[in-house]
Amino acid sequence: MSNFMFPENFLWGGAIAANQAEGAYLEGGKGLTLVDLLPTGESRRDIMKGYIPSLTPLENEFYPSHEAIDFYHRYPEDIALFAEMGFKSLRISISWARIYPTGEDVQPNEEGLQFYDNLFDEMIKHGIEPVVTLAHFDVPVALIEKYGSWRSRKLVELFETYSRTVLARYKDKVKYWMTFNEINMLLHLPFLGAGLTFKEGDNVKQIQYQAAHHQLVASALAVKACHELIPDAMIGCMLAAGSFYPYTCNPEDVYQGMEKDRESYFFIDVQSRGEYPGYAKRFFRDHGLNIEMEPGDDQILKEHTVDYIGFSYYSSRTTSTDPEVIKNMTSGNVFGSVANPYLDKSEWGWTIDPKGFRITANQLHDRYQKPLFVVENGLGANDEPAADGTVDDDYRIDYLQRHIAEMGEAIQDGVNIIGYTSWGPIDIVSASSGEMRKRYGYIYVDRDNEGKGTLKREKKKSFDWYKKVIASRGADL
Ligand code: BGP
Repeated sequence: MSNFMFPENFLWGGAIAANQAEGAYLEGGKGLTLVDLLPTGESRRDIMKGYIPSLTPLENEFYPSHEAIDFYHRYPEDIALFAEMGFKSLRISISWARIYPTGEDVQPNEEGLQFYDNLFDEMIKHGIEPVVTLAHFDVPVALIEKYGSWRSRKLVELFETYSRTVLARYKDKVKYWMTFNEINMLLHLPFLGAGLTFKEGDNVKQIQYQAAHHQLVASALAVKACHELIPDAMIGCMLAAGSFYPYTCNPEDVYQGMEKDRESYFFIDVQSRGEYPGYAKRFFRDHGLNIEMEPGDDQILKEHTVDYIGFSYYSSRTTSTDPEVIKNMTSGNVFGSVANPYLDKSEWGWTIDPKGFRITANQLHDRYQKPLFVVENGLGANDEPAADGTVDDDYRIDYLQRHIAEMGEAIQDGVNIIGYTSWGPIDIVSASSGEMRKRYGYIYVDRDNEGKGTLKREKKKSFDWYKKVIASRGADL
């Protein structure tokens, strides 16, 4: 037992995304979204980067999001289990294509709207506060085909319509909103992050930063709509966070660490401070990028900044300018990090750095002076159930225990953290690998990488552990 107790109103809970949990990919009038085109297997990484052979699902591929864990039909059972753990909040995302199947239908799809109404009612019945992401990797495919997704300004207007529709519909049920999940993913996995596709010879940077501008304006317009429609709500941004460490104290490494952090901070600087930072303008100049902005965009960005900073934290990152280090120390992540010799890695090569969580939270606090919301954190592992079906996931408990302890330290440092929703409280499809076997849950789902299994839910050892953490307000880790 530690002496430290998290604040009484702290939003303990878990986080999932529509495309990784719901399944029912064509039910209820839903249109295809970009994730429905991401197969398991080799081609997934290329497609996530923007090189896709076809914008329709192929017959000989397995697409895990098509059925996922069938949350669409089974959510009452899952929410009852979350409630049993004592969740105060649950982060979900709304699938844009459930509401507007083609992204530009004249009327929203009532069946889709009703689904989320029922879902929110179920949460509220159990005293669980909904935390809602407007876009979690799921642009309607029709908008990719017709407009090239976020490279087109048209998406700003369509996203605003979608946002206003759901904000107005759920204004009495949802008080915590978020615009784009991991907005900086647009630079690393541009198809996954923003539905961008490329062909040979494209100026990829130009397309990415133009799309980023569109998302930033769309995000500000969603903030504006939220403030108008639900004055007592909070709406935030969402960053894939994790500070860069310089590999050595060579100023070149230190400078590069700062630059790499700024690649991500760029988005949040605009969303939270309301203007493009000087270093971004210089970056555009140095790379010959010409970002088209409409008159009035500056003002929209300035006037509609976010209320809180949502972020995911899985690990810190490390950077080096030394070719030898880079050659020998590669790490399997999308952020271009070299391996950190002081830290262990998960089975999937993700660095494990609890102290980095405290560092990252402090840096975000120092930079933005706004409430922080940890909306993802957790350990992806290949759980093997014992013969009797139990899963003793002590490694997961260990990971979470050490991270939650550092979060407590950050709060004691004066960082205002309003909640913690760990990633995948129930096993869901992995975003980066498409695997089911990369599990984060307190609840095991009987489903394998090929889509076989009964989908039955079983509590893992971490279930009771997390329940105890919440009940003791983090004092009993
Ligand atoms: C974040 C995403 C999530 C998610 C999580 C874990 O990038 O916002 O959607 O899945 O990472 O990643 P993975 O599922 O690849 O292990």
